[in-house]
Amino acid sequence: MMIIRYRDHHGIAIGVSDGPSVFPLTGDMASLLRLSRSELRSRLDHQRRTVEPIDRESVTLLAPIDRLTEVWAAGVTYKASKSARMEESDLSADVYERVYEAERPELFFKSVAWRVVGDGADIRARSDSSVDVPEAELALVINSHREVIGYSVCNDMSSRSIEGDNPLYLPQAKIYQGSCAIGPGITPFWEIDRPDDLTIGLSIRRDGALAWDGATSTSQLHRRLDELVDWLHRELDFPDGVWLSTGTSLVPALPFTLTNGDVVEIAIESVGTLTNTVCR
Ligand code: DO4
Ligand code: MG
Repeated sequence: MMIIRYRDHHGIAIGVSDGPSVFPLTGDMASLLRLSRSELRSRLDHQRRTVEPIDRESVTLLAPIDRLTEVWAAGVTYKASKSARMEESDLSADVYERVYEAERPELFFKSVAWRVVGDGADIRARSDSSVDVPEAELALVINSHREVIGYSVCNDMSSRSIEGDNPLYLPQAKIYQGSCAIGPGITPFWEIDRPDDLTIGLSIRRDGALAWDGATSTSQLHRRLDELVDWLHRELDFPDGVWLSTGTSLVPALPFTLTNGDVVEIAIESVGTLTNTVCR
């Protein structure tokens, strides 16, 4: 079961997707993120009992985010990310070593809702970058009461050449049109017992053949998920909730770079599979 945002012949709507059916919900994604965890659960249970479902095949998925909900990301939360960044950034390698060990995590703003793309949409690699990779990450969906209400998949697209040139270029390496994909929907918290022990798989297909693949587990995270949520909310409120992508552990070795037409698939156990095509 997943909370989805979709388009059909009536316009844009939200609903609960379960197998071949979608149970339409009133309101928008942000209105769900203003409910507490228990309110959300009873609202979804009630809607599923009382509304007539529509056919899943009749809707087109959209990114499950709207209004003022923001996407933030944590960085260097896995050893593999630290090592890859130290390799690409010969002059500033120690900043990654230091942030990995520090009490304060690296947290950065990734996207406003309207710029995010959903499952099946195009993602982009910058034209002024030479090394670009997808970042396969577990995303926490957090309500305005600072509670995790669900889990999803985030592709935190990244330019390794721009960040490697100088870590102060991080916003340009990370934030550009088509750099943030999330979805396909939100798997509610009551369906995931151990978010800290989920397998994450990443595959990149080029011209129909496998160009790169790898797998990891959120058990390799160097930080606790509640610790990341706590740091994000220090001195910040999110009235329409916030998504927090928890960092990558899957980094293709240099000089691998994404190219036009590559199909990137990120699958997180029990959470969902996000598939996007690269447009350079
Ligand atoms: O330090 C830069 C960003 C790190 C990141 O996005 C990650 O580790 O996933
Ligand atoms: Mg990342």
